[in-house]
Amino acid sequence: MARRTSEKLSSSAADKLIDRLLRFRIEVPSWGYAQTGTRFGKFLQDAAAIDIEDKLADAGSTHKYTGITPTVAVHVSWDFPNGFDPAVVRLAARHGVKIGAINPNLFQDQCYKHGSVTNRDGAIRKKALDHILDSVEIGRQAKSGYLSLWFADGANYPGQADIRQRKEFATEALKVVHKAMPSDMVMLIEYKPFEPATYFTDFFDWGASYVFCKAAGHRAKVLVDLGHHLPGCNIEQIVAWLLDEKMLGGFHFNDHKYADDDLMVGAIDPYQTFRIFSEIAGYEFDEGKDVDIAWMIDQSHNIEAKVQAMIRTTVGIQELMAKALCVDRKALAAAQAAEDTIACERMIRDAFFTDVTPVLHAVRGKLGVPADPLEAFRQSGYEQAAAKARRRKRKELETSGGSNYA
Ligand SMILES: [Mn+2]
Repeated sequence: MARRTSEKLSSSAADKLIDRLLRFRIEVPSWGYAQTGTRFGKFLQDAAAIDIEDKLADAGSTHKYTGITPTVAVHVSWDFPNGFDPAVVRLAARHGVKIGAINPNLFQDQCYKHGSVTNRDGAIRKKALDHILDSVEIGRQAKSGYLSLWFADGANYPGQADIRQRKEFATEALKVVHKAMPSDMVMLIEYKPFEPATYFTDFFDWGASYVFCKAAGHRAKVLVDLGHHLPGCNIEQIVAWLLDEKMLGGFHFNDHKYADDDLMVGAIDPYQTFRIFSEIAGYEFDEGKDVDIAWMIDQSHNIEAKVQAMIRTTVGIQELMAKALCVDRKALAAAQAAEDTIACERMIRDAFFTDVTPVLHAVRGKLGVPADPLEAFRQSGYEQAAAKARRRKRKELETSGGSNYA
């Protein structure tokens, strides 16, 4: 197939594409910079972030080289362990970033063995609810627009738990949380069909999230994590439906081969992610405006150098969005109307194979960042300096890398 280049786009199409990309922003996760691993163990990296100060420095570095990651999602228990701390907000500002989505942590404490907001024990349900309400308060004070909820709740065996009762418990909690949120905060409800529970999870798919959102209130929206689907799932169709229902709250981007692998975006199946962006680009074209959702990364890197992996994912997302914007929507609509199946499919795949490098270089020039952010970062010496400083810091702390993700 002939490789198209975005230079062949009409100048008005190229200008529109550049304008859209100049408005395109992605949120990075604080936990993606920390020492993380799998359930089998961790491979420690000298340059991995030890504390929130390091994480914000790394996020600032990602933003410095990409120009499009101005916010950082935080995990309350790891990043605000003692409640809201204005020093963290000031520290973020010093590194050129802001606090983004607030993620309560409802899966680490021993009491959550049989669930958090779905637990049979009312005292545990209350503890989980109180933690979410504390997270809302942190979000209010940090001026975050998003409360991002993922529940590890579920069961391992048939008969172990009352599915309908758990659904009711979760609904009750979500209603209370929704009422407590400031009027400009959006509740994101994530889903996942497996892990850590093996028989069922309470928030198992987009339909479950949708039902919970509808019950919680009008500011609750569905969060789509690309690693949280069963094999063969048509994620772009889910996205199209959620867009049509005005129920898409945002994304957790990552790539995977088998399960929730947290691989860099585009590493395994870039065409899958492109097809999702193509649905969004089509929606934006029809609506005549940018979709208002949270574009977030959720990756905890295991063997990858952390900041490099985040930069590679960020520019990977940006590139796929650029390609999706190359689809000529009017020509596609005409081909669809004529039932020209071959032409329709070709337009989508041609857009995917379009070389958007000239457009990305133009965007980065306007943003004042290097044309090749990853290479510039690799040359900068940041990682080596961080490794040296953090080796020293670890020695002072006499720790080998902290707890699981913190
Ligand atoms: Mn996620």
